[in-house]
Amino acid sequence: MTAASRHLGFATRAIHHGHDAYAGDGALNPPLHLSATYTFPTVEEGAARFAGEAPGHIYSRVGNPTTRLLEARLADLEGGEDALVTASGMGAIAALMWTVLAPGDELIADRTLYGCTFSFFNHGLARFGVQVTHADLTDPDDLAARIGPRTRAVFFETPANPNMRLVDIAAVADIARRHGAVVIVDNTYCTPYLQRPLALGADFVVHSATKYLGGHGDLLAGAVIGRREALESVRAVGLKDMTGAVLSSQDAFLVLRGLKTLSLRMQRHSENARAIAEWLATRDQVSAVHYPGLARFPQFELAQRQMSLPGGMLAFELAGGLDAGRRFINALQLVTRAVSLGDAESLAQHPASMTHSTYTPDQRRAHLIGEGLIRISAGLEDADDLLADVAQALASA
Ligand code: 7XF
Repeated sequence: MTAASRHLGFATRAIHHGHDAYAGDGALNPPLHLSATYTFPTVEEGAARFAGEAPGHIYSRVGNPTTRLLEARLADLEGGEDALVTASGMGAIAALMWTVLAPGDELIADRTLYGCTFSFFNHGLARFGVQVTHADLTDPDDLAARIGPRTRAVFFETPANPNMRLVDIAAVADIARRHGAVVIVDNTYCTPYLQRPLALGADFVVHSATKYLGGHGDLLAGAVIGRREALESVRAVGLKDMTGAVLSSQDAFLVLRGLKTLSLRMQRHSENARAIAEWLATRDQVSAVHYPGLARFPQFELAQRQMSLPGGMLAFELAGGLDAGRRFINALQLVTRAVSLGDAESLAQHPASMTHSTYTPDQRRAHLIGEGLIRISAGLEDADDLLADVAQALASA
């Protein structure tokens, strides 16, 4: 059986999809195209490209061969018809929202969102006439009770940043579809290696590719994946005109490089996060551990059904509250104090004063983000070294 005739596995496609290494000059790696603009052999040919009647590139805000390869590869990995890449995860969410929503529409979002997504919705979109409603999407009945004729889109993260609440994608998509609303899933925490929302009924997946997809903490990038026609309008409206949040081809090249090891990294991230979560769960000083791989995680059954691995992110609370949490984070020596996630380095941060400081304290309470919550992005180091560091920091807390 030839490679072309059988269905290739995830790791193979993450390395090869869309690039023929024998084509062109035979370079194993795809070329990095550094050009803002593209030539037209004639005026008529240029006009035909602008009219969408002839293939070929025009200008890199609309498309570039290197970013186009990344788009093809991400679409393939997420099981979507097409993708578009953006300058950041926020660029992806903004380009999509500015395309899908209009004044008078309602957006229903889960209660827990990454801090800047929360502020974009509540301070950005709301100023332009979009009604933003937060629902508890971990309970599909709550969505069914709130969704109405004006609901145009339903947005959530699963697991949610930072508290790890899970949303049943198929159940939410079923309700939304019956009401004509599009479902948008932020799949940043999982990547398509762990979870493929489009196959469960979502209309769009968004990513901060800054995280696991890039995988090395050396770039910012984002992506939207979905149906071809819908993405054409996100490209033409939200990306080209309304945000201009275009990814540079150099960063697209680095994300392509990162994708080659995505499956290996996600396995290791998951192993390390599980080791830390299981160890923390045995300590009296720890009052709660939020990790989908623990049998006592309240949504363990959903995690087993929806995710192929529990992932590299965990959150926990200390019995000593916020003060103990601060002492713990300050005492870490190997796990690094920083926001972001999905890097080779394990990272720890305090959501209430960092990633989720865009919420007021009252909002954090209403949106289930504990003041004492500590978030860890488990990196790729040796698990024993991570456990030793977490243990010594807990002893100092
Ligand atoms: O614009 P970015 O590439 O930073 O991505 C925004 C974003 C979107 N969705 C999720 C689930 C995210 O976690 C992020 C970025 N979060 C980082 C974090 O939580 O550490 C940002 C650091 S403030």
